Amino acid sequence: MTNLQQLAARVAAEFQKLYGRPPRWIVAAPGRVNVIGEHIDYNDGFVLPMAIERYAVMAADSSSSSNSFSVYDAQFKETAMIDISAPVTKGPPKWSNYIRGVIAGFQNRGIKIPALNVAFMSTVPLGGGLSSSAALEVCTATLIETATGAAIDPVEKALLAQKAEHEFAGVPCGIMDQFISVMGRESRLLLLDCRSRKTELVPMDDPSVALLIVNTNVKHELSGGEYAQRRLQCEAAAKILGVASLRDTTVEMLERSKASMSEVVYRRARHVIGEIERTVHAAEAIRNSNWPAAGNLMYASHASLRDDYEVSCKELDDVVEIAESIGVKAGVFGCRMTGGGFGGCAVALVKTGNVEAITKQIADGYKSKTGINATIFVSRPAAGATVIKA
Ligand code: GAF
Repeated sequence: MTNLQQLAARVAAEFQKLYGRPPRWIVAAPGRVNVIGEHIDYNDGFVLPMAIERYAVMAADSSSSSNSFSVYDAQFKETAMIDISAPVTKGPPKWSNYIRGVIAGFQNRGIKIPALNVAFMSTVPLGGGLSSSAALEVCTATLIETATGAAIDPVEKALLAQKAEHEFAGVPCGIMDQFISVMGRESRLLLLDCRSRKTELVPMDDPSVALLIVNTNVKHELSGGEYAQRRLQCEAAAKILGVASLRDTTVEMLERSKASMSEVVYRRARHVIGEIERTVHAAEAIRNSNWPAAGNLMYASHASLRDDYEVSCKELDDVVEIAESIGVKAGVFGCRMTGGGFGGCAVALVKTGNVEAITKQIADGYKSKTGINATIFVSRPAAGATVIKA
C-alpha cells in the first residue's frame, strides 16, 4: 500500500468510527517542496516545486441532520462546525479558516454547498514550510467539487484556494503552493511561469538521485509580517525601476538605479533577479540530468536568501552548511532552504545510494549544533489533488 492509500484507510476508519458507516467520498491533496525559485511567485517569475508524498485527506458523506459543513480533525480531535446557510465568514477554530475561505470561494461562484460530515487528517507537517495550508485548501476544494459534481478549471481552483489564504488566513501569498497542490504529477517537477501561469512538467525520474527533505523543526509562521514586508519591498524596487514587476528587470538596470533605492530594497531586488535566472538554469540542468550544476544553483539560491533576502535562520543555515561539508563525493549535490523561510525545511539533492549515510550525518551534525532533532525524509514527486473514492 502507498503512503496515500494507508492514510486514506485511516481517515475512512475515523469516519466510520464517528458516523457508523463508511464515507461516500475520499479526496486528498499534497504538500509541496520547492526545489528552487523562492519568493519569486509574487514577483511574476519562475518557480520549480514538486508535490510531495505527504497529504491532507478528507473522508465525507452528506449530512441529513444539519445545515453545516462539519469537519472533524482526527489528529487534534477537534471539530469545526461551519454554518453554510449564509455566506461563510471567518470563525473558530483558527485552522477552519482555510476551509471556510474555500467554501466562501465556491459560494461566490454561485455553487450551493451541501451539508457534509467530514473526517480529516494531514501528514504535511504544520509550520514546516511544506504548504500544509495549501494542501488543506486544495483538499477542501476537491471535496466540494466531488460532492457537488461542479468541477472547476484547475487554474481557477488554485486561484480560489489562494484567495482563501489571502482573505481568511491573512497571508498575502503567491500562487505557487496552491498550483502545485492542484497540478503536481508523479515523477515530475512543475516549472511554473507565475506571470502567464503556463506550466511545463520537468521529468525528475532518474533513480540515481533523490530529494531529501530536512525539517529543522523550528516553526515557521508566515502571517508574522516579514513575508508581507518582503512583498512590499519588491514592489518598492519595481516602482523605482519603473517596471510592472521585478520579472521585467535585469542586474544592469538594477545597478544603474542603485543610488535611488535603500540598500535593503536593492538587496531584495538582487535576490529576485538572480533567483529567476537560477530557476531557469536549474530546470535546464535537471532536464539534462546535470546534477552538479543543479546542486550548485541550490547552494547559490540559499546564499542569496540568507544574505540578500534575509529569510533564512541559523538552523536552516546549519543544515545547509552540514550538507555542503558532506560534499559531492559523499553524495550531496546541493542544498537550500525551501518555502517561506524563518524556519521550516531545507531540501537537498543527493545520490540515492548515499541517502542513509547522509541522513545520519545531517541528523547527528544538526543535533550537535542546535540540540534539536531534525525530521528527515525522502519524497518522490507526487501527483496533485486526487479523488480516491467518488
Ligand atoms: C510561501 C508562499 F505561500 C508562496 O506563495 C511563496 O511565496 C513561498 O512562501 C516563497 O517562495 O510558501
